[in-house]
Amino acid sequence: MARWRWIVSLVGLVLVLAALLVLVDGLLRFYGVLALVSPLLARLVVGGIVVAGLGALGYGLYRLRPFLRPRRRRPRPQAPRRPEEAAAASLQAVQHQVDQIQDQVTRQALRQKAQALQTSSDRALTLTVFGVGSAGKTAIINALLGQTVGEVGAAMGTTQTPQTYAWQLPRLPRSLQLIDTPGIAEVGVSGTEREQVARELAAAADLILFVVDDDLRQAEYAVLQGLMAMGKRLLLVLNKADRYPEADLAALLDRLRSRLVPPLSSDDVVAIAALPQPLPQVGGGWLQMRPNLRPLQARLVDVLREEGETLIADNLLLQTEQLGAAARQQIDTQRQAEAEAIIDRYQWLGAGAIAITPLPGLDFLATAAINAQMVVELSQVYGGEVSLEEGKALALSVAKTLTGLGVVKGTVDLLALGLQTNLATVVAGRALKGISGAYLTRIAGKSFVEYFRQNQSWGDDGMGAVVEQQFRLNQRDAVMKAFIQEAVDRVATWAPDQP
Ligand SMILES: Nc1nc2c(ncn2[C@@H]2O[C@H](COP(=O)(O)OP(=O)(O)OP(=O)(O)O)[C@@H](O)[C@H]2O)c(=O)[nH]1
Ligand SMILES: [Mg+2]
Repeated sequence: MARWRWIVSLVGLVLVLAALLVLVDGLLRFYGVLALVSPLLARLVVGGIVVAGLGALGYGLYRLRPFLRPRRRRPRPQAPRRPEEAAAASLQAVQHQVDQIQDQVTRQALRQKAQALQTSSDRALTLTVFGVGSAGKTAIINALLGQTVGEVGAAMGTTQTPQTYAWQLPRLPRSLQLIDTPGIAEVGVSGTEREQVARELAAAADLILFVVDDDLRQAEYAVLQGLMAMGKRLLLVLNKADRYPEADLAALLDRLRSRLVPPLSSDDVVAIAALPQPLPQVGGGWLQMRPNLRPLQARLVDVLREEGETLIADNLLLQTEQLGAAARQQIDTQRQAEAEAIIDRYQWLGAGAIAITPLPGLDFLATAAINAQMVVELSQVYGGEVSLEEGKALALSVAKTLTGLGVVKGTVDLLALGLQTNLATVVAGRALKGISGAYLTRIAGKSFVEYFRQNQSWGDDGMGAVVEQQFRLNQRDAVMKAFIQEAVDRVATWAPDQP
């Protein structure tokens, strides 16, 4: 309880006690005076006052209840789970999702990815060297390893396939893997294919060394932004620092630093010279500078020591989430196809019956069309358990919405117009009624799909907005044409229209 509450309570208690003393004293005096006249009357009056006083006190306490009752403590926010635990929990959920995928090939592919993630907790930490062609990626790897492992060349596309090299840093328990990748933003089909491979490796990396040799070009910046948006941990490495005068280099570094977004910091941009080129001297001859990788090595050691384990766990979580998104996407597509088949079946199921229902007017149409059993089956596709009773209630409320929004009238007008050109004289009132019923079932079914997709919610704008949107979407030319064609074929199977 806050301190002021204690003070107020204490002052209140003292005042109440003082008032009670005065009251009791007054009552005794009053009783004494009244008892002189009649002791019985004195007892009755004073007793009445005491009872009334106690009643008032009880009522007062009752009203004050919310203030006197100790306030319920807010549940403490749970301590954030460690990334390893979060990743493990997320991976388990993803595996469950993958199991629900019906397409065998997709399920198998995603299952393998999930298994690869699961068995990778004690693997080496991957450092992927990534960037445009000829930025000096291979030269950096050679310099870091202290030996020439990859070919370095002035032309773009020197490294055509990714290469992996084992690496160990002193006093870092976890072993490392340096991955050399082909350059991005190269021309031609094969260049684009190589870029795709490089991007996938970057997306899978624990830490990316994003190598540039100048200010970021548009293509590089777009890729960098994509990686940052994904939440990838990276260092921006400006290679070929030997080519710039000191002031230019400082300005370039500032520009590069301004491109990073938190949590990346300006420390994550380093300038190095992996393989400096000889410089012509004024008096003739060439000056060969020594490679300088110190800023990169220092930052790498810091990052790996401070974040090494988190890098792996964060990356695992990121990859698991991406896998989960892919699995969810698959399941959604699969469910949409199942739902579509159910709607297709139900829309024609009642249509013939509606066509021969003698009830006049439009209002009954929506109610007659939407089948509660369809709602139940759609809910099952989305893992829900809507009972037939609930299905009926839902069907009825959507039917009311359809009528209220004028969708029923709109449907009949629309179909009458569409059918005129397709069915000429055959379509009289009854057939139109049946076909309209089928169309309304379709809109209702599609609306229910949205409702179940959103975990049995009509969303912020409510049922009306969903139904209206489905009505609009189903009016699209191609959808409408396909529907009318099917309707024309079906009408032929119904009982012949009476004059
Ligand atoms: N001036 C200067 N040139 C460098 C430096 N590092 C590399 N180079 C040159 O840059 C060119 C490209 O180097 P690579 O290491 O092959 O570049 P890469 O990024 O691996 O290129 P790809 O494999 O084609 O994508 C070569 O001519 C290197 O000599 C450096 O620090 N300074
Ligand atoms: Mg290379």
